[in-house]
Amino acid sequence: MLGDEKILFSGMQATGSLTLGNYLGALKNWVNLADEYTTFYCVVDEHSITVRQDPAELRKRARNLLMLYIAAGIDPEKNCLYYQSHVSGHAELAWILNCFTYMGELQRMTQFKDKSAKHADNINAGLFTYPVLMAADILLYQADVVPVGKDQLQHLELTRDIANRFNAIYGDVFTVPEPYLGKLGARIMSLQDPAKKMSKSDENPNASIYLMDDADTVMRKFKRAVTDSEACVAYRDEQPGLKNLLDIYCACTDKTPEEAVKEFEGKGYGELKTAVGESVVAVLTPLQNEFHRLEKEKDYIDKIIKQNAEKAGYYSSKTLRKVQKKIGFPEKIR
Ligand code: ATP
Ligand code: LTN
Repeated sequence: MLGDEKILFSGMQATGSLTLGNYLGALKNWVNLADEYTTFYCVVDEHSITVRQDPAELRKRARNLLMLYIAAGIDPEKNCLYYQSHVSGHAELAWILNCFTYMGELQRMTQFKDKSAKHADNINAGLFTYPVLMAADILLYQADVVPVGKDQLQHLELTRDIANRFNAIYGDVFTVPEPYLGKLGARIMSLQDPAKKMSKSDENPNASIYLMDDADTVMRKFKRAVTDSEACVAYRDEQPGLKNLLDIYCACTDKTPEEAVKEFEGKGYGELKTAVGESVVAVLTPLQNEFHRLEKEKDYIDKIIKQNAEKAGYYSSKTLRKVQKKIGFPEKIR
């Protein structure tokens, strides 16, 4: 159906503003994967409502995220970029898979534990079954590989368990997906606490570089970045703040840590911070320009959204129909 190419699926939530971590750790690495795989990159807006959202804000963020995918260089003609809520098969398959997932399995998910602690006033059933919807996303496209960060590996393992359980009962219906381990993306840490990862939900705006931050803001945040009192530029675990700055510099300039350390040998932290800031601005400026250009291309973006939703709908309906038939749902009379 999709030729011989393997299928790759990934998604991001449209909550919060994307950070440099999301870009260097995920988006940037997604750009060329279409050369090797048939790729689906979803804006998972249905996952977003597991925590309360303002409707206008959610709509805007979802569209911005889709435009950021494109601005980052993911070609919408070669990659299927679409909204989860435009393809009803995600929710339909999720319901079915709910009936093949155990309460105990979901209770063990660390993200559920973390998020219910954070949103103690709204521990809804959707938050609990979040991983089942994620399994549906992946299995609906018969994905072979799923690029995700470490924090999502537990959900991917559950997806594999659900797929194997279903296949054991009904025959080989689902492809059992593997995590994508290609070239591991950089793991970018908080600028204020290098023991924590940079995250879009951090309350301290100085901890993260947002993809839409202007040059002055970027330079200011790096100037304030936490380092150490060793006064010596080195790339080692004992100096995590500095290591993070060098990681960012290397990811933005395609240099190796050895090259970077040599470049800043004997120089002060101030000089290093300025150089890192400038390297980030050089990466963000073209991305922001492209994003602002796309903002004006309303018809073009609308066309992409429509076409890709149709494409995703077409592929997903094949799996869904097969699943419905295997389970014993009566066939539609056409
Ligand atoms: P939240 O703070 O809302 O949990 P997040 O910033 O951690 O969000 P996710 O939406 O969970 O981001 O992740 C989107 C993608 O970005 C994932 O593939 C994840 O691995 C990657 N990612 C997120 N933060 C970083 C980071 N600091 N470094 C590298 N990759 C990251
Ligand atoms: N849970 C993921 C987002 C996500 C996803 C997916 C990733 C939803 N569905 C399917 C890969 C495949 C997250 O929070 N990063």
